[in-house]
Amino acid sequence: MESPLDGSLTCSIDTTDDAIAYSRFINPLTLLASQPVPTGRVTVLAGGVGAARFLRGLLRAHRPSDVTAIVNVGDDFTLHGLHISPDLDTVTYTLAGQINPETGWGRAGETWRVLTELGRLGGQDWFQLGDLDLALHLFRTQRRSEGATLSEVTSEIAASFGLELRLLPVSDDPIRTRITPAEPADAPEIDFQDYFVAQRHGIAVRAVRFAGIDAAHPAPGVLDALSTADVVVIAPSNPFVSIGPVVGVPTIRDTLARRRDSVAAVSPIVGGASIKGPAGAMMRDLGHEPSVVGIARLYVEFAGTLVIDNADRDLADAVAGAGMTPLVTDTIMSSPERAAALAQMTLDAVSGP
Ligand code: FO1
Repeated sequence: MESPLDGSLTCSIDTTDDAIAYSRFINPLTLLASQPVPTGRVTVLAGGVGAARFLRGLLRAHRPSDVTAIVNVGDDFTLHGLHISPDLDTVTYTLAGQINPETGWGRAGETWRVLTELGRLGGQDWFQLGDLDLALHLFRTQRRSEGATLSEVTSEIAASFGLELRLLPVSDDPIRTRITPAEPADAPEIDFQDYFVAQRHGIAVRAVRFAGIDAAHPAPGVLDALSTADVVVIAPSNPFVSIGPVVGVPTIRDTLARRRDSVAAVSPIVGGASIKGPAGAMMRDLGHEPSVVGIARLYVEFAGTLVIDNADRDLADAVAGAGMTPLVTDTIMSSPERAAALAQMTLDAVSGP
């Protein structure tokens, strides 16, 4: 089985008492109430919905101007001639308080007049772009045609939404996630959004590939944000299709590995399944154990700490055995307050005393 993170599986196993004893059991909400807003630079590797919710919590617990989010662009694609960047937009709308709370993507209070008319004309309406959302894609596409890079237009959009953190696409170069279905045996590769939206990620996956990644460069500011941050957090995002296209950009994985002791990942897997989306099923399809231990084996080369949910506390020793220091807490971000508590706990786990 092919997997985009297979290269990360060689690891040194740390089963010292320290690693195991570091596993903590704390009520995060109690902890947050007693903490001042901390300073220090934090860089977060982000996918879509889970990462956006984590970042929303982080910005409650931390000074926004000290936070950089490095966002996956492997989900980007072109539709109706427009450049669509779903993960960047999910993060932007969430942090601006304008996300659709039911879907976790798209705008709150959206209208659908253009999509409805497109459907009537027989156009492509399988990917739901609302009227307000379309304006953003028109703006991005126009600015790109004028020569602006993706990071330039991302920062213009972030400023227009009043965001104070630094929002960076992982690369200005095109990276496109491609999925090979498991069935039939000779199934051709399909675009990520074809798999995720058109097929509702309901099919088994044989392989994941990031077209263009070998030639991609980190966007301006990315390597600096990764090497100068006090803490790097890998958000609770799909390890293959959200974090894979970030750490797969040349030099990023090595930059993280050099500072792995201050890199913490939040597991997107709780109780053997993903909180949202196809991460758990994809792990199984690609030959990995769909558990926090499977996540630890994927991340151990470049992250030192793995934040796992209370539901997985019995696996804390196995996470330590896989080489990552486990931190056991409530990772379910059922409210912005709980997300803030999770963010605070994650930072504390890798910050000095
Ligand atoms: N996800 C869906 O399941 N169906 C959609 O129609 C859809 C539209 C959409 C429009 C704009 C946008 O920014 C995101 C959208 N998403 C939709 C979500 C998105 O495709 C995925 O969540 C991510 O690519 C995975 O992180």
